[in-house]
Amino acid sequence: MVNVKQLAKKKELITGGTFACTGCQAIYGLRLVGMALGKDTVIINAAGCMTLTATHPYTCYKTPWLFNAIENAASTATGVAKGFEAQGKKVNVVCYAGDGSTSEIGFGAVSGAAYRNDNIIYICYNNGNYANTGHQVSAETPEYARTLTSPIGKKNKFGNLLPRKSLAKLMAQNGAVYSATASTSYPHDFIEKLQKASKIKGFKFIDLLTPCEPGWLVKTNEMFKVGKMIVDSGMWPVYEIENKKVTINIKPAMTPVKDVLKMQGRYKHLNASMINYIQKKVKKEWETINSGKFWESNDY
Ligand SMILES: Cc1ncc(C[n+]2csc(CCOP(=O)(O)OP(=O)(O)O)c2C)c(N)n1
Repeated sequence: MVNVKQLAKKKELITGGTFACTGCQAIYGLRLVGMALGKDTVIINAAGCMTLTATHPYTCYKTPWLFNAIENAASTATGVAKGFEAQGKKVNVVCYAGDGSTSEIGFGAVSGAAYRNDNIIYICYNNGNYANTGHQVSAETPEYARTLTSPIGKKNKFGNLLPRKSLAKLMAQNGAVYSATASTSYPHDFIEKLQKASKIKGFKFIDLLTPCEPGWLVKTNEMFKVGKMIVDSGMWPVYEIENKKVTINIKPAMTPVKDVLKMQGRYKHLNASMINYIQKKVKKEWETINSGKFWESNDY
């Protein structure tokens, strides 16, 4: 297992003092990218929260950073990767985009890059909402979560009514040679996945769970814990897919979902039967996965 503390001493690509929120797991995810891949890395960013961390004339990155429109970061990454290839240079081209960009607004560009098997590492930092614009629903918002556009009121007692897309699965089906999920609360697993991805030629995709303090309404000092508890409850299966073969990387303890739901203000409106619905869905999901029918499960 990689030693994250030792890596941090050697390879930090991010300086202290950024414009990210305190406890932001998306910026922590980028720190881990730097530790895993080192300085020969270019980051291509889609408009979102991370954009604020590199706004002219300020930047917290010791590595090149390209800001893009929310729709086309994957296409830019393809162009950058082709440019380095033409020059015979070995550089990690990392696309770092939010879940709104990845699952909806920029989905065509990501899907196209996977289909063409372009040589990039695409990381979706998944905070389950359009955070930068005030926390609207995305296709990655979990069922029943309250957001700005799924408010709780007389007409809606549930919050978001649609289930999440399974992005890692979709990307594998779109042609990704390597597709995985990860969590910033399990940094060694994420780092190992990045190091593995950097050695594979073609389109690599990682769906990274990154809790969001103002969107999820979690205490700052519980940001790391909430991510860990989501994985441990089974709500965020951690796996990788290569050549249609699926490996579950972290076997969840299946702790009760109610414990992690109550840490998040976005679920404050849930009653016992709604919590029970979520718990049953997670249990069923894992029964499907454990019976070898991974492709039939939905990823809660
Ligand atoms: C076509 C388009 N629509 C909307 C916007 C406004 N916008 C800028 S950032 C952002 C939120 C992006 O959400 P996400 O990709 O989930 O990243 P996060 O904000 O969570 O970091 C939006 C909607 C835009 N820049 N371009």
